[in-house]
Amino acid sequence: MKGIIVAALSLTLATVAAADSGVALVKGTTPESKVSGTVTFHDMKGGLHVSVQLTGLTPGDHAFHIHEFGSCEDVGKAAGSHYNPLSSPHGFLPKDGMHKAHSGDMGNILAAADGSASLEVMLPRVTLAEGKYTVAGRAVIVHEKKDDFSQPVGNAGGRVGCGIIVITGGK
Ligand SMILES: [Cu+2]
Repeated sequence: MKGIIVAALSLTLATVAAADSGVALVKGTTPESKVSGTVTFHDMKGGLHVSVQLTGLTPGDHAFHIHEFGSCEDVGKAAGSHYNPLSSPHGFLPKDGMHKAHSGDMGNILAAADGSASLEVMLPRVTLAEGKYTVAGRAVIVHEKKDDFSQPVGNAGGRVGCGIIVITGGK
């Protein structure tokens, strides 16, 4: 009997801890911008797995960040600055960690000659779950230029693409 209760309890905990998933549909921030694509998010044991497919970019590197607010208005400026819950310096979150990088610092995404780009990145500690480190309801921003990792925000210029992160599955 005790075994059954323990088994039932661990099943409940496993369900609660189950992966959440989310998506951001990226669109150009101006009528002229052809940037479009999908960013999917999966909460996993090692962090938040982010998978990106974009088209319509100028070839080369483009800075790619999670910004604070879930709005793409005003040519993406309404998304605010980088999501940075610990007031850390600018960096590259997967390598530097959240004390030495903004929690929205996903680095660059490289567009091919045809304007398409894809990226898989694992972000430590951030999550779609509620709390201090949630990225749900924030915005993904694709910049005009590359992130050169200089302070304070990587010198990446304007915001050509933007999408709001919404939860699609899980609890
Ligand atoms: Cu940015």
